[in-house]
Amino acid sequence: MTTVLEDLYPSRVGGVCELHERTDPVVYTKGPPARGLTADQAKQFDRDGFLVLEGLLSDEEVEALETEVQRLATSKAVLESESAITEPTSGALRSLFYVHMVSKVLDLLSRDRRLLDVATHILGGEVYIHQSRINLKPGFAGKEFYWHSDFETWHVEDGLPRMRALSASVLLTDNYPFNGPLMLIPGAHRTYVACPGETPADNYKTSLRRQDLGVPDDATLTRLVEEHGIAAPIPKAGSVLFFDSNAMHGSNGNITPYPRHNVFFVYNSVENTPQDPFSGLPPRPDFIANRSDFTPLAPETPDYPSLVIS
Ligand code: 6CS
Ligand code: FE
Repeated sequence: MTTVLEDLYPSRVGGVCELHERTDPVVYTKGPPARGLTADQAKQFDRDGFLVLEGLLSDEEVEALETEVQRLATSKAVLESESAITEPTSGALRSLFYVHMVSKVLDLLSRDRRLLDVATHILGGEVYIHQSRINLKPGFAGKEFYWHSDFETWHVEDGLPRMRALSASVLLTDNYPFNGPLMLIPGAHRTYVACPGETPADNYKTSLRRQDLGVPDDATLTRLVEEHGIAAPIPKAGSVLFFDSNAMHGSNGNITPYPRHNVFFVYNSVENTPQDPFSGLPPRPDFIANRSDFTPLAPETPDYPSLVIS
């Protein structure tokens, strides 16, 4: 028998945006981090809903990861698979999903202690991968990602019950103010924006190119930005940006010659596994929202390994 959970964060059920206070914690572990983060960094994540750890990976590791990304992004088999999402107009590769399942190097990266220590502290215990992807934001052709909270989609379309997940964006290229870096509204992770509309079947077939549902209206975004402002960190390659599942974020297009490459892992608590989607529709496929393997991630070695495989 399946238990139907109460929908604590309804969205896409009415005609207007509604703002609700978050009822879930942000940092689940009480007390200071054992490793991976300082107490101040944990506090910053709690306050802002995101945190940048600069220079977490070495130049050699970035180079090895970038080589792997290039290999995947030019593989015919990969490009022909349904996990390859192209840009809406140019047809250039925009995102590639499920990468920890098709790449040994990226699987290793997903279990790297430097990421896992942060995820397990913030999420309060064991975690697994809900979604993985490479985002390429190609030079000249990269289109924007409109403002959204990931949690809104993961709740409505994937059935994640609570805000107990986070994204780690491993940055493989340098970020500049002008090549479409991630923008966030610091502190807005404490507000849940219930969005208008109704989810159609197979929404993912268009939403990964251009998201139209689960996006707040102009008045709501104006209100959030008036209250909190906008942050647009521009870290160098090798840095990692961690952000809360309900962080309000988006990014502009990229008409510069400088692409933005990053690898995203979405860590979810093993105590927050997906239920039936709250939209009432069938769940999205596993390559976008894993619902078949909740094995807790264990670090490959007890110490900090090098990702460079020689
Ligand atoms: O669909 C997802 O899971 C992610 N992608 C988009 C474009 N929006 C919501 C979420 O970040
Ligand atoms: Fe997002």
